Amino acid sequence: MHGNTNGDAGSRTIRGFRFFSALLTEPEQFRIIDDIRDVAAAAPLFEPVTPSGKRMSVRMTSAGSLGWVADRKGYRYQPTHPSGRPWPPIPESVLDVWRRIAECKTEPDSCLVNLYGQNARMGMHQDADEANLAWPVVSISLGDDALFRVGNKTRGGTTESVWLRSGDVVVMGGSARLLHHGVDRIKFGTSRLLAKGGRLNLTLRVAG
Ligand SMILES: O=C(O)CCC(=O)C(=O)O
Ligand SMILES: [Mn+2]
Repeated sequence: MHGNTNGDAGSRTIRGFRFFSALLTEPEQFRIIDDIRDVAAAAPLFEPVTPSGKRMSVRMTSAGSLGWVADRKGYRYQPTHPSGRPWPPIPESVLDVWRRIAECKTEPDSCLVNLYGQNARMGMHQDADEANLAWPVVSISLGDDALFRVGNKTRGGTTESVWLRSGDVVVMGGSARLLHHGVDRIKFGTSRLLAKGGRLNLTLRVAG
């Protein structure tokens, strides 16, 4: 399948995460990809290194007044790209998704852009670097399918997995805000949304 239409849109909840399948139409997905291309032109994707010195397999950049960075000094939000320049603004096409789905009046100040190549993954983690955990994190999937895993507030325990497809949106909020989650793998080449294949994930956050 090369993108979704609103025809099969539906939502379900797993452990408090709300999964909206096929929320975004194919034209909406292409629009966002175009806008993120502009973001990456102003704030080039980089390969973050964890504090322990491991290179992450996902390439990242951000938009908004704050962007997430990882390096030998730790994980944090900061107002500038590693180049020293401010991050570009969050595109309206992306803010629109938050306005439709987040059920909160506060606007996000950060959009983390994750690009997954063929062998990229993201280990189980919590999103806990934001100043106020009352606001949700809204996650947009574009491009290739990804096997997303949801766990618990504490590390370990049972988990549940779900395939995320292009146009799906996940809201991680409320009592589920601090659940561990990660991406085990992507199914490379399942979408033609990105010319070179791969998966783009955007997470909108109120970071500051
Ligand atoms: O790629 C995804 O679906 C999840 C990304 C994520 O959890 C994060 O950026 O914190
Ligand atoms: Mn996360």
